[in-house]
Formats: sequence, C-alpha cells, structure tokens
Amino acid sequence: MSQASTVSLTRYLLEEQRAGHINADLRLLIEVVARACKSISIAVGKGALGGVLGDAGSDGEASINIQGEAQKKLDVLSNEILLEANAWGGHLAGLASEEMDHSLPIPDVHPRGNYLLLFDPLDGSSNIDVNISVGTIFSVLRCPEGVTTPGDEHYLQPGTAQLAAGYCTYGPSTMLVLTIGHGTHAFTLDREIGSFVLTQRDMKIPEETREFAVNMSNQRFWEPPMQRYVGDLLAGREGPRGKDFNMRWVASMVADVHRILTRGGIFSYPLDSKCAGKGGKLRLMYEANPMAFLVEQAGGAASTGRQRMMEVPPTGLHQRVPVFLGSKAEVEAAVRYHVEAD
Ligand code: P6P
Repeated sequence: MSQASTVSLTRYLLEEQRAGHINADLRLLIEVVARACKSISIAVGKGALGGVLGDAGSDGEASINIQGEAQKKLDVLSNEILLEANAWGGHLAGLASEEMDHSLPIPDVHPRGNYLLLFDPLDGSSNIDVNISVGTIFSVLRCPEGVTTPGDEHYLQPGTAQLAAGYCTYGPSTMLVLTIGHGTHAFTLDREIGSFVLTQRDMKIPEETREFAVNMSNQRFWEPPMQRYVGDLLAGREGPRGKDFNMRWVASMVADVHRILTRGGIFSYPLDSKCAGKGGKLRLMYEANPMAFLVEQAGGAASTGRQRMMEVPPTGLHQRVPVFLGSKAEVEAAVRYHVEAD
C-alpha cells in the first residue's frame, strides 16, 4: 500500500473533526488510547520472552480481581499502561476498568477533560498463555455537566450515550476497530512506522449468516429458549431453519466479534444457571455496550435476548448481561425464540 494513499488513524480522526463528527478533545483521547494499545501490543507480542505470561500475584498466591477471576500478569500490566497513558492525557474526568473495583477520577494535579473512559484492558486473557488472540475493549461517555470528580454512579449511562467505542485485537496483526457513531472502521498497525493505517472503511456485517459462536459446553445450563434456538441451528437443513450452520468459539470476545464484523455470524453468551444469579457472564459497560455500538454501526444488531443491548439501563459498573450480537436477521431470530417463550 503506497504511503501516499494510506489514511492513518490520525488523518481519519482529523477528517472526522473537520466534518464536525468529533471535537479535538475526543480526537486526542482516542489517539491516547490507540498509543496505549500499541504499548500493550508490544508487551503481548513478546510472549514468554517478556516475562509477563502466567498469573499475577506473589508467593504462589493468585491475584483475584473484582470479577472473582485470577488476574494474569498481562491483565495488570495492560491496565497500568492504560491508566498511565490517560492520567496525564488531559482529556478525561475519570476512568473505569474491569480490573478495578471502583472508577478512578483523574487527580486534580493532572489536566482534566469532559470524558469518561471505560475499558477491559485485556479481554480473553485466559488465552494468552496458549498464544491465542486477545484484545482491549474501550468505551467513551461524556462526564455529566458540572461533575468534576465523577463517581461510579456517573458512569451508569446506557449504551446509546456512548460517544466512541472500539477494540484492539492482538492477533497475527494488531488491529484497532473504532466507531465514533459514523460507521465502524478498522485500522491495522504498521509496525515499521508505528501507525495505525485504515484498512477496512465502513465495515458491514452480512444480514444473514450460517455461522454461530457459543460455548457449547454450557448447553445443559441454558434456559429452554436457548436450548431450542441452538438445537434448531444444529438440526441444519433437515430442521426448522432449513440450512446448515457452522460453529466457531475462540473464547476471546474480541476475536469472535472481529470475525463476525469481518464475515458475519452470531455471537452469544446467554444466561446459564451457572451465572444466572449474576445476570450473565459478560459485562455490560465495557464489553457488551462497546461491542454493541460497533456492531450496530456496521449494520448488525445486539441484544440481551429480550432487549436492545444499548437500551439496558445500567445499575452497576460491573453489571453482567446475556449477549447476542452479529448478523441482524440471526440476532432477531434468536430474540424471537426468547420473546415467544416469555
Ligand atoms: P468461556 C474471556 O474471559 C471472556 O470474558 C470473553 O472474552 C469470552 O467471550 C468469554 O469470556 C469466554 O468464556 O466461558 O467460554 O471461557
């Protein structure tokens, strides 16, 4: 790709600012997040050579986060990279992370901005030690007017309030996929010049699909409508759906969603009796909502199985929800199984 024809992330964001789609502060915030993702990509890419694989914690004691999950060293390192990059960035009023119990207002010794940044610093980290793609997921909200020291309650805004959302997938290549509400676009990290370069403008998810992504080992724990829905997928062309389906499950949401944004499909992490008491497995504020924004901007759909994901009224920073997202017609089909059963 010739240098002259390439559109860098910086150029794309400047063009969006000139089009009036974002202001300079939001543009610069996204640049800070992208730079942090480049640092994370370098750390992840070193693998065993970086001395950061394996579980965090010391003296044989695992470090457990608020999710009750063992933290990987790279979870902690990725979180620190994002905190450090944004602490002095000057565009945030506060930030919230999957790895931190509570949100963090930007200390008043640093310049502050009008935005709230939420992120899962390294999603899918259980895959790191087996060299499978992982990623960073982020979401940007506006800090409520007049709030200079935001608390957890100020982050509890529905997905429709997001100003920007994206993920960075650390796979064979490092890709940043971003929406600011004007389409979903993919940028590939050119390691030789250290810039993200636009490689897929205006991604579009095919409306129909023959591919589903779910952890089938949970089948016996699903609600009856989910059992029926997946049973009909597995029945193939002889069944009520009248076509055969393929299945993929990476167990890294970023990798599964990236495949769906690229070639279609439906991703689901439904309620199951193992986590029903918690509302689901995946987190609304920094997993489901940013992915829902990206997917909807690419012509897809995102639902809890009973409600549009981005209209779920948040009740907690680490709230969990059931997730169905991807090809619009297939998500609508899955929702029908649930709504008709209620
Ligand atoms: P399971 C990773 O831990 C994660 O949060 C998502 O990235 C992924 O889709 C899901 O959990 C995988 O869950 O139960 O299949 O390991």
